[in-house]
Amino acid sequence: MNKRVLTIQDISCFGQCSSTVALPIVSACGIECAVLPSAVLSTHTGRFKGYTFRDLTDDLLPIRDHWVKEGIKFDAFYTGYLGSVRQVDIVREIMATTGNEGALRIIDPVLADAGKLYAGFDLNFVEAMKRLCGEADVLLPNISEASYLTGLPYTEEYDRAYIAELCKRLCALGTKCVVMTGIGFRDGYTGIAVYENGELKHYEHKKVSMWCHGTGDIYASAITGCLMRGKTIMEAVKIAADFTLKAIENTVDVADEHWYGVRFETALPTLVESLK
Ligand code: PXL
Repeated sequence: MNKRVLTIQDISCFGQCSSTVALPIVSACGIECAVLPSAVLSTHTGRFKGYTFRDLTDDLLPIRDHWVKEGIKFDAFYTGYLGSVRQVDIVREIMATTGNEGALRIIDPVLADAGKLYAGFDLNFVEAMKRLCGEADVLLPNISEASYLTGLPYTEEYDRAYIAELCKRLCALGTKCVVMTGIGFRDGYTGIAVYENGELKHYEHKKVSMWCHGTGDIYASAITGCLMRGKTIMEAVKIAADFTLKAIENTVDVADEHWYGVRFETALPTLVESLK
């Protein structure tokens, strides 16, 4: 039977992030993807000003109730950007009531970047996010999010011991496996740190010197698709990293007009190929 994923995050109508990247990427992996929008925004909140924000918290449980009546269940959940404390707790309830046996929980604790919380988030929200992280099978933080979630001070000058400590503290919240993005231990390279059963592994790849909005969402979506296709965590980490890197490389030349996101569409054939 084909696997079915539910992604719970906002729809940023324009800007290539959250649901508008999860749906095509998970689908390209050959996996059915349903969406539960936490909010609808005219654009994402990075560098756009004056965006609209329609909170959909009150719709989430009625949507869930309808699915329960219809007998609709999911083999995995992939959660991203959520808009409020109440929403985070509702998402926990939805996962508890609409999952098939053993449904995988992939949580991207979208909170912060470069050591700073995104617009609209505060420490109460961080606390709620910790509760959600505790339920993750796979947690996908960047280093800023890991620092907020664990209380370990954020730093850009880190070593393996610091990353291992962050991961250990994240697992103490209840998370089974941590996949931390944007971790490099030498100049010109970045990579993914994977922490499972007390062991830290690292997948290194070259660094493209361009910061792009939405790369975390692209990465998390590809990981979700790969895991649902039966890949191991390390296989999924590599395929998703190579795909994201290719998507960024394909954006560099047009970065002036394409500053708001990554042209991941141009890299989808690579992803499909790696899953053959
Ligand atoms: O890419 C994460 C993300 C998702 N959704 C919205 C955002 C952001 C990051 O800024 O603003 C609305």
